[in-house]
Amino acid sequence: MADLLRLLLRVGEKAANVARVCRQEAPLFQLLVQEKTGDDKNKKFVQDFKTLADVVIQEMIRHDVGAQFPEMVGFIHGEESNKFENGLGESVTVTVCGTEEETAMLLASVLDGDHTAASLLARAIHQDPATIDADTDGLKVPLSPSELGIWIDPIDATSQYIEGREEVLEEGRLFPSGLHCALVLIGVYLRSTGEPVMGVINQPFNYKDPAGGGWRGKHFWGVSCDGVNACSESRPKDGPGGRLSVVLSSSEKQVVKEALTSLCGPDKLVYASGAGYKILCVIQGLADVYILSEGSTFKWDSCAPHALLRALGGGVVDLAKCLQSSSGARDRQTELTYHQPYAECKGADRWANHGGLVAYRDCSQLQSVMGGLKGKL
Ligand code: 2IP
Ligand code: CA
Ligand code: CA
Repeated sequence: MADLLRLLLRVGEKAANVARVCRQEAPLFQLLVQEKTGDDKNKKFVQDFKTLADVVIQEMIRHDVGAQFPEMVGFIHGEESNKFENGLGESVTVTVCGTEEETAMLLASVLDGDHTAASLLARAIHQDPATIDADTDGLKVPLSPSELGIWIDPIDATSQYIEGREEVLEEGRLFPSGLHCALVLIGVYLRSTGEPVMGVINQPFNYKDPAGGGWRGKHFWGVSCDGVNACSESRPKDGPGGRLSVVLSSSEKQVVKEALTSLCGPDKLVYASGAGYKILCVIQGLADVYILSEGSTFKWDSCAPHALLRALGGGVVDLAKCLQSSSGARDRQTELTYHQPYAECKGADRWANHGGLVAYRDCSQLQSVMGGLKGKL
């Protein structure tokens, strides 16, 4: 199944192209950043366009994966629903059609007849991406498509994507907010156990050519199954030592911030946008753990980066379960899984990570942070 990994890297790059095109092409960009003022119809239309970029990306990934791996059709899920209501109150199902022209026609019906915007989007969807440079030669992945499911977050950290603040990233430094927090997340899990086994992350806005050549992306991948652990990133050379650094959502509860301040020291707490970006920071060693005490993330947020962490020897656990468990840390019962909905919930909440989460690279660091939090939350 190294073929699946290569395909996901390709569709991730295509998705990143669509995300970039929506900000680069004036007719699309205007739709993306229009102020939410005016009458209700206008407000709804603008809101819908933001969602449309997400839906288009998700459907494109679903289409391309289903075409190459028919056994996976029906098991490719995402954040968005592809049912849309346009300004005329008509319901349209957004799909990727056989040709660019057909896709453009369909998109125009959602975009209230805006053929320029629809054609630009359709072109990006049907365009072949640049070849991806990923060292996956010789990688053997002992999985078959009929045992796998997929979670897609077409754009994570949408608010940062829309706001569009540009940062010049520096190696080894965490930047709390900006366009670079927006990520395409594609995670693969085992249908039987819900374990995440493969993940692709594409960061569409990683580097901006100062000479005006536009944005370049960066991709990350990982595989972890049946004794195979491979990842585009490597573990930091120095083992864990000193005080833990923790990345949090700025909306994290005060009691959690206080408990962590006394455990790690105030200088070791950092805040960043995007659930995916925060886990990526742990993957890259820019923070040791990401702690979230609320159920505000979903399976599509965590599946892909979780697979990369597993490939590096870490993981993502359910915080509430971990606090209750007697062993206090990682075991099969506390790691997040991706195959079962919460039957008692409705809509997106069925797939929320209700107990909160802790993402970690190193088991001993997970142990120490959990030890420090027990009885305090
Ligand atoms: C969001 C996004 C937010 C995050 C939230 C996610 O996904 O990643 O940034 O909140 O949990 O569900 P925070 O930044 O406070 O961690 P999306 O942008 O796809 O809705
Ligand atoms: Ca998300
Ligand atoms: Ca999203």
